[in-house]
Amino acid sequence: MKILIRYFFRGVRLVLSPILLASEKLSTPTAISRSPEAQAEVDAACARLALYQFQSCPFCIKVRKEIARLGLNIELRDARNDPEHRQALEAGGGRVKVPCLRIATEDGPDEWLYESDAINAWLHRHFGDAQHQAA
Ligand SMILES: N[C@@H](CCC(=O)N[C@@H](CS)C(=O)NCC(=O)O)C(=O)O
Repeated sequence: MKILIRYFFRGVRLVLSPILLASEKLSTPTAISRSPEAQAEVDAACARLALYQFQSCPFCIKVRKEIARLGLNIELRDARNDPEHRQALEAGGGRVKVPCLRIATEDGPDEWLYESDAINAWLHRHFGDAQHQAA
């Protein structure tokens, strides 16, 4: 029975994935524009971030779209297919749930932020303000 359920959900994922990914492509907003200096500053800040995600997870798509809108170069880590990333997420964050934003800090332990709304709010707080945008 368990195996049937697993195959059922795998089938649903197989059908839905291309639809979700196509809709992501079509609805991804254009990035806000920044001066080259401001973008370099943002890029440096983003180097300490990584998004653990599944390619066709709708909550991950929501975060990826916000990342695109804010013009952020954040490394995406596939926690479904890459066992190293999956293990790192479980060990660091405490569970394999996506999306999860890993925020490396300079002196303390990494912060692992779950929940798409919380991640988008964090990104908006740090990178969404007008001062980073080109005049
Ligand atoms: N409320 C969460 C939902 C995230 C969620 O349900 N993610 C699924 C993949 S689409 C997941 O990681 N499930 C595994 C689990 O919950 O353990 C959010 O908005 O981020």
